[in-house]
Amino acid sequence: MNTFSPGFQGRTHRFEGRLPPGQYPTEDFPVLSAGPTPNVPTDSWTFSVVTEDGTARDWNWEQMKALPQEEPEVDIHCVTRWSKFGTRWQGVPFDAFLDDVETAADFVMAESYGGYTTNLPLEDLQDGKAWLVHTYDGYPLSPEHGGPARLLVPHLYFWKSAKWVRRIRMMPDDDPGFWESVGYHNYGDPWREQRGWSD
Ligand SMILES: Nc1nc2c(c(=O)[nH]1)N[C@H]1C(S)=C(S)[C@@H](COP(=O)(O)O)O[C@H]1N2
Ligand SMILES: [Mo]
Repeated sequence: MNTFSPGFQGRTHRFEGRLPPGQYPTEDFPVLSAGPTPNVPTDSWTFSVVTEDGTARDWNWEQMKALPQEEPEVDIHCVTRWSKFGTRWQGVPFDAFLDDVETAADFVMAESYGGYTTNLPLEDLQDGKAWLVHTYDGYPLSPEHGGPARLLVPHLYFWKSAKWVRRIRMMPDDDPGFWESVGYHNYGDPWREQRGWSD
Protein backbone atom coordinates (compact mmCIF):
# COMPACT_ATOMS: atom_id res chain seq x y z
CA MET A 1 0.00 0.00 0.00
CA ASN A 2 1.21 3.46 -0.84
CA THR A 3 1.31 5.33 2.45
CA PHE A 4 2.29 8.64 0.93
CA SER A 5 -0.24 10.97 -0.57
CA PRO A 6 0.44 11.96 -4.17
CA GLY A 7 0.95 15.52 -2.94
CA PHE A 8 3.68 14.53 -0.54
CA GLN A 9 5.54 12.48 -3.12
CA GLY A 10 5.19 15.25 -5.63
CA ARG A 11 6.73 17.81 -3.30
CA THR A 12 9.56 15.58 -2.24
CA HIS A 13 10.44 14.81 -5.81
CA ARG A 14 10.10 18.38 -6.98
CA PHE A 15 12.54 19.80 -4.44
CA GLU A 16 14.98 16.90 -4.45
CA GLY A 17 18.57 18.13 -4.54
CA ARG A 18 17.51 21.72 -4.03
CA LEU A 19 18.22 22.07 -0.28
CA PRO A 20 21.81 23.19 0.48
CA PRO A 21 23.62 21.60 3.45
CA GLY A 22 22.47 22.76 6.88
CA GLN A 23 19.28 24.39 5.57
CA TYR A 24 15.60 23.59 6.23
CA PRO A 25 12.72 24.42 3.89
CA THR A 26 10.09 26.95 4.91
CA GLU A 27 6.87 28.14 3.34
CA ASP A 28 6.98 31.41 5.27
CA PHE A 29 8.79 34.45 4.06
CA PRO A 30 10.65 35.75 7.15
CA VAL A 31 11.73 39.39 7.28
CA LEU A 32 15.36 39.99 8.23
CA SER A 33 16.41 43.63 8.42
CA ALA A 34 19.36 45.05 10.34
CA GLY A 35 17.63 48.39 10.88
CA PRO A 36 14.40 50.27 10.24
CA THR A 37 12.62 49.94 6.89
CA PRO A 38 13.37 53.04 4.81
CA ASN A 39 10.49 54.75 3.07
CA VAL A 40 11.45 55.19 -0.58
CA PRO A 41 8.65 56.50 -2.81
CA THR A 42 8.99 55.42 -6.43
CA ASP A 43 8.73 59.01 -7.69
CA SER A 44 11.97 59.94 -5.92
CA TRP A 45 13.65 56.54 -6.35
CA THR A 46 16.86 56.38 -8.35
CA PHE A 47 19.27 53.58 -9.00
CA SER A 48 22.88 54.20 -10.01
CA VAL A 49 25.87 52.29 -11.26
CA VAL A 50 29.07 54.13 -10.35
CA THR A 51 32.42 53.15 -11.82
CA GLU A 52 35.79 53.44 -10.08
CA ASP A 53 36.48 56.86 -11.69
CA GLY A 54 33.21 58.25 -10.29
CA THR A 55 31.19 58.10 -13.52
CA ALA A 56 27.54 57.39 -12.69
CA ARG A 57 24.70 56.03 -14.77
CA ASP A 58 21.30 56.69 -13.21
CA TRP A 59 17.81 55.31 -13.76
CA ASN A 60 14.61 56.69 -12.32
CA TRP A 61 11.64 54.42 -11.68
CA GLU A 62 10.09 54.84 -15.15
CA GLN A 63 13.40 54.30 -16.91
CA MET A 64 14.02 51.15 -14.88
CA LYS A 65 10.52 49.81 -15.68
CA ALA A 66 11.17 50.47 -19.40
CA LEU A 67 14.20 48.13 -19.40
CA PRO A 68 13.77 44.48 -20.40
CA GLN A 69 11.92 42.56 -17.68
CA GLU A 70 12.22 38.94 -16.60
CA GLU A 71 10.27 36.73 -14.21
CA PRO A 72 12.81 34.63 -12.34
CA GLU A 73 11.49 31.74 -10.25
CA VAL A 74 14.26 30.83 -7.85
CA ASP A 75 15.13 29.18 -4.53
CA ILE A 76 16.49 31.49 -1.84
CA HIS A 77 18.72 30.53 1.08
CA CYS A 78 19.20 32.57 4.25
CA VAL A 79 22.31 32.04 6.36
CA THR A 80 19.99 31.69 9.39
CA ARG A 81 19.18 28.31 7.76
CA TRP A 82 15.80 28.75 6.11
CA SER A 83 15.42 28.11 2.41
CA LYS A 84 12.36 28.94 0.34
CA PHE A 85 11.74 27.13 -2.91
CA GLY A 86 10.30 28.57 -6.10
CA THR A 87 9.98 32.24 -5.17
CA ARG A 88 8.50 34.26 -8.05
CA TRP A 89 9.80 37.73 -8.85
CA GLN A 90 9.74 40.25 -11.63
CA GLY A 91 12.52 42.65 -12.45
CA VAL A 92 15.40 43.72 -14.64
CA PRO A 93 18.23 41.27 -15.38
CA PHE A 94 21.29 42.93 -13.96
CA ASP A 95 23.16 42.74 -17.25
CA ALA A 96 20.86 45.52 -18.53
CA PHE A 97 22.46 47.97 -16.08
CA LEU A 98 25.99 46.90 -16.96
CA ASP A 99 25.71 46.91 -20.77
CA ASP A 100 27.42 50.26 -21.46
CA VAL A 101 29.50 50.38 -18.29
CA GLU A 102 33.25 50.53 -18.75
CA THR A 103 35.12 49.26 -15.74
CA ALA A 104 38.26 47.37 -14.89
CA ALA A 105 36.98 46.60 -11.40
CA ASP A 106 36.37 43.00 -10.35
CA PHE A 107 34.26 43.80 -7.26
CA VAL A 108 31.20 45.86 -6.41
CA MET A 109 29.61 47.25 -3.30
CA ALA A 110 25.82 47.16 -3.30
CA GLU A 111 24.65 50.17 -1.27
CA SER A 112 21.11 50.59 0.00
CA TYR A 113 18.78 53.36 1.09
CA GLY A 114 19.18 53.20 4.86
CA GLY A 115 22.91 52.48 4.72
CA TYR A 116 23.17 48.68 4.35
CA THR A 117 26.06 47.46 2.20
CA THR A 118 27.18 44.10 0.83
CA ASN A 119 30.12 43.27 -1.44
CA LEU A 120 30.17 40.89 -4.40
CA PRO A 121 32.41 39.97 -7.32
CA LEU A 122 31.12 41.86 -10.37
CA GLU A 123 30.80 38.59 -12.29
CA ASP A 124 28.18 37.38 -9.80
CA LEU A 125 25.86 40.11 -11.12
CA GLN A 126 26.47 39.15 -14.76
CA ASP A 127 25.27 36.57 -17.27
CA GLY A 128 21.73 36.21 -16.01
CA LYS A 129 22.61 35.38 -12.39
CA ALA A 130 21.12 38.49 -10.73
CA TRP A 131 18.21 40.91 -11.02
CA LEU A 132 16.90 44.17 -9.66
CA VAL A 133 13.39 43.08 -8.64
CA HIS A 134 10.31 45.20 -7.89
CA THR A 135 7.55 42.56 -7.87
CA TYR A 136 7.12 39.48 -5.68
CA ASP A 137 4.49 36.82 -6.37
CA GLY A 138 2.60 39.17 -8.66
CA TYR A 139 2.45 42.15 -6.28
CA PRO A 140 4.67 45.21 -5.81
CA LEU A 141 7.50 44.23 -3.48
CA SER A 142 6.53 45.18 0.08
CA PRO A 143 8.74 47.66 1.98
CA GLU A 144 9.78 45.02 4.59
CA HIS A 145 11.10 42.76 1.81
CA GLY A 146 13.02 45.57 0.14
CA GLY A 147 10.44 47.49 -1.85
CA PRO A 148 10.29 49.40 -4.00
CA ALA A 149 13.25 47.44 -5.40
CA ARG A 150 15.95 45.08 -4.20
CA LEU A 151 18.80 43.05 -5.51
CA LEU A 152 18.15 39.35 -6.12
CA VAL A 153 21.26 37.15 -6.24
CA PRO A 154 19.79 33.73 -5.50
CA HIS A 155 22.96 31.66 -5.97
CA LEU A 156 24.47 33.33 -2.87
CA TYR A 157 23.12 33.48 0.71
CA PHE A 158 20.28 35.96 0.86
CA TRP A 159 22.22 38.64 2.81
CA LYS A 160 23.88 39.45 -0.56
CA SER A 161 20.45 40.40 -1.99
CA ALA A 162 20.47 44.00 -0.76
CA LYS A 163 17.00 45.34 0.00
CA TRP A 164 16.22 48.96 -0.98
CA VAL A 165 19.27 48.94 -3.23
CA ARG A 166 20.27 52.40 -4.38
CA ARG A 167 23.68 52.10 -5.95
CA ILE A 168 26.21 49.63 -7.28
CA ARG A 169 29.73 50.95 -6.83
CA MET A 170 32.63 49.37 -8.69
CA MET A 171 35.67 48.58 -6.55
CA PRO A 172 39.14 47.73 -7.94
CA ASP A 173 39.94 46.20 -4.53
CA ASP A 174 37.46 44.09 -2.61
CA ASP A 175 36.07 45.56 0.59
CA PRO A 176 33.72 43.92 3.11
CA GLY A 177 30.13 45.14 3.44
CA PHE A 178 27.97 45.36 6.56
CA TRP A 179 27.72 41.68 7.52
CA GLU A 180 31.00 40.67 5.89
CA SER A 181 32.89 43.05 8.17
CA VAL A 182 31.46 41.43 11.33
CA GLY A 183 32.17 37.82 10.52
CA TYR A 184 29.97 36.64 7.66
CA HIS A 185 31.77 34.91 4.81
CA ASN A 186 33.10 37.22 2.10
CA TYR A 187 31.46 35.24 -0.75
CA GLY A 188 28.59 33.25 0.79
CA ASP A 189 27.98 30.22 -1.43
CA PRO A 190 25.19 28.19 0.27
CA TRP A 191 26.24 24.98 -1.52
CA ARG A 192 29.70 25.23 0.07
CA GLU A 193 28.15 26.39 3.36
CA GLN A 194 30.18 29.60 3.38
CA ARG A 195 28.49 31.12 6.43
CA GLY A 196 31.35 32.64 8.43
CA TRP A 197 34.92 33.84 7.86
CA SER A 198 36.38 30.43 8.68
CA ASP A 199 34.08 28.34 6.47
N1 LIG B 1 19.19 46.84 2.99
C1 LIG B 1 19.20 45.64 3.57
N2 LIG B 1 19.23 44.55 2.79
C2 LIG B 1 19.23 43.33 3.34
C3 LIG B 1 19.23 43.16 4.74
C4 LIG B 1 19.21 44.31 5.55
O1 LIG B 1 19.22 44.25 6.78
N3 LIG B 1 19.17 45.54 4.93
N4 LIG B 1 19.26 41.89 5.29
C5 LIG B 1 19.79 40.84 4.44
C6 LIG B 1 19.55 39.53 5.00
S1 LIG B 1 20.57 39.05 6.26
C7 LIG B 1 18.62 38.69 4.47
S2 LIG B 1 18.46 37.10 4.99
C8 LIG B 1 17.66 39.18 3.46
C9 LIG B 1 16.28 39.07 4.03
O2 LIG B 1 15.34 39.44 3.08
P1 LIG B 1 13.82 39.37 3.51
O3 LIG B 1 13.65 40.25 4.71
O4 LIG B 1 13.06 39.83 2.30
O5 LIG B 1 13.55 37.92 3.84
O6 LIG B 1 17.88 40.53 3.07
C10 LIG B 1 19.22 40.92 3.02
N5 LIG B 1 19.26 42.25 2.52
MO1 LIG C 1 20.22 36.75 6.49
